[in-house]
Amino acid sequence: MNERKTALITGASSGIGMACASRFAAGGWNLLLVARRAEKLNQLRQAIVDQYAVQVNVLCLDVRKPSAGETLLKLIGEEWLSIDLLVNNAGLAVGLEPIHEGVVDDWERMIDTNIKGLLYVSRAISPLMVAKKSGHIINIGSVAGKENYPAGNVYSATKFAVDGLTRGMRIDLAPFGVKVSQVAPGAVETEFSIVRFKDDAGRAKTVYHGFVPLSGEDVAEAVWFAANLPPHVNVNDLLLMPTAQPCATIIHRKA
Ligand code: NDP
Ligand code: 8X3
Repeated sequence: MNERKTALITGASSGIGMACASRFAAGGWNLLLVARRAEKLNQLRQAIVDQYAVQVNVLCLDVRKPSAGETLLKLIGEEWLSIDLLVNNAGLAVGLEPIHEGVVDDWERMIDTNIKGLLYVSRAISPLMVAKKSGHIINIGSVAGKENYPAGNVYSATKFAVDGLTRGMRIDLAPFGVKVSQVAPGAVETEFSIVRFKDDAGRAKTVYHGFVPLSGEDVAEAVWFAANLPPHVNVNDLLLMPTAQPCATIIHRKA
């Protein structure tokens, strides 16, 4: 391996994760890219290596599996085990129903991905950072993990969990010189709403109608900032909002 830094990014096949991959490649970092969709990851890998002199390894993995951490370490391989940054980004919202109409399977998918998936991946990667007494974990939270909104119930709860886990992980890992940060965005136009509304692209589009949402690139820039501060400086929490969205429940839209 060369002397470049290495970032492991989960959920790199789309949206914020994909934008982070491009941003870190542009900054000269080698990449370990995790998601379920192999074709998307391979396309991204090709686009990056065509443009930048960095190494990219694609790891197809469902972070929900309790064996995800073990599988991840096997897929990474010895040569890549010096990881400087883990971006825990893989996540999703499924459905938007009030609690009394909620769909149990949707709840399971969100809890298993956003909470348990983050835990499985962190459990696998954090010991490597502890052993070398350096590293950085950036969890992608949400404004939904700071404030509730109607029918956001379980998705919000998973992001409140990410907020709480970020604080706890930071306390546990600080003695080893390992940084832990949260980047918590408001509305970002990605595949997020298409997934939430189960492939209803028309309904997904209405979420971003009449205002300028954040882009994946905007969030990637914040992650890049947090990841590139001097060793003695840590971003504990960065809440990044569209200007037109002053809080979770208000969006100023033009007709
Ligand atoms: P996208 O749907 O565009 O991307 C989600 C990514 O997560 C995809 O790469 C997807 O890959 C991956 N993923 C989902 N489930 C799994 C799984 N079980 N195993 C591995 N990878 C998985 O959405 P965003 O980029 O918007 O979302 C990224 C993160 O940002 C999420 O945690 C989301 O909650 C958070 N967020 C999003 C906001 C928004 O408004 N868009 C605002 C605030 C936070 P694949 O399907 O190939 O597995
Ligand atoms: C995604 C932002 O407000 O749609 O976390 O929940 S929101």
